[in-house]
Amino acid sequence: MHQLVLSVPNISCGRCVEAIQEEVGLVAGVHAVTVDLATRTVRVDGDADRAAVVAAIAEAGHQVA
Ligand SMILES: [Cu+2]
Repeated sequence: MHQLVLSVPNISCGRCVEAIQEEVGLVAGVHAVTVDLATRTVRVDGDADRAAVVAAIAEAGHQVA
């Protein structure tokens, strides 16, 4: 089991959190997605490809720092 922690500085509200959780949750190999609004980080547990997770976050309208 791998874990990715990505910094996403423009997360600003609960809707951002929901959008990212939804998109990243669709990525193959993702077991859990935790979006922390306070620290503006996205933690992904599972065996997902980093590039695929970054693309999903972009799909939700956000950029990984
Ligand atoms: Cu928002």
